[in-house]
Amino acid sequence: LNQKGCVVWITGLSGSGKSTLACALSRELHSRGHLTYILDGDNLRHGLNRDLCFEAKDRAENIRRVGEVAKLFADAGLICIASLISPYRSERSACRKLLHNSTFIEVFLNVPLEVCEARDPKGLYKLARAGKIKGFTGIDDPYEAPSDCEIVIQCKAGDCATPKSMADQVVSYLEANEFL
Ligand code: GGZ
Repeated sequence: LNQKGCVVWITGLSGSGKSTLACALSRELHSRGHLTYILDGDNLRHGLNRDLCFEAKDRAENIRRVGEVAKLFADAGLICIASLISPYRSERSACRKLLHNSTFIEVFLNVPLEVCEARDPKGLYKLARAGKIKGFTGIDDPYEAPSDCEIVIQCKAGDCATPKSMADQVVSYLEANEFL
């Protein structure tokens, strides 16, 4: 395995396309012969993190655990792709520290709330607006956008990059910084 392990940490609102980007990136890296592993917030909440809810202390613990597991994969030399809302700057920064900064690549999937809400793939925004889900990120729970991350992927209404071109943006960064 001729690869320097690292963590690609994708943060953004629900419905911003984190899981889609994670899959596209993983596929692209595999096709180039690299080993990857995806840690998806929503999936892990069915297993490793099934004891956690969405209140602040549980989200913080969710982010902490995913950071610790991501570090294990990176130590093993894989490119670990973490996709979770991870709404708190302080917890993301703790994960960055854990990875000694140098192998933590933070990707902000910057999709406006209006766009995510219009997509509403699981109908969760609708439920949140109706008060049927309390503490939904972006509605009545905070999302602290990164101010200093490695990669920002911008998406405006009606003008979002394809998953493949978003993945290519990350791949270019990984190449330029000698992770590939
Ligand atoms: C935000 C929620 C909530 C609340 C359920 N707030 O878009 P999804 O549906 O498929 O993914 C979201 C997922 C968020 O889990 P994370 O582990 O990524 O969150 S965090 O990093 O904040 O711990 C969403 C769904 O769970 N979901 N309730 N109240 N998203």
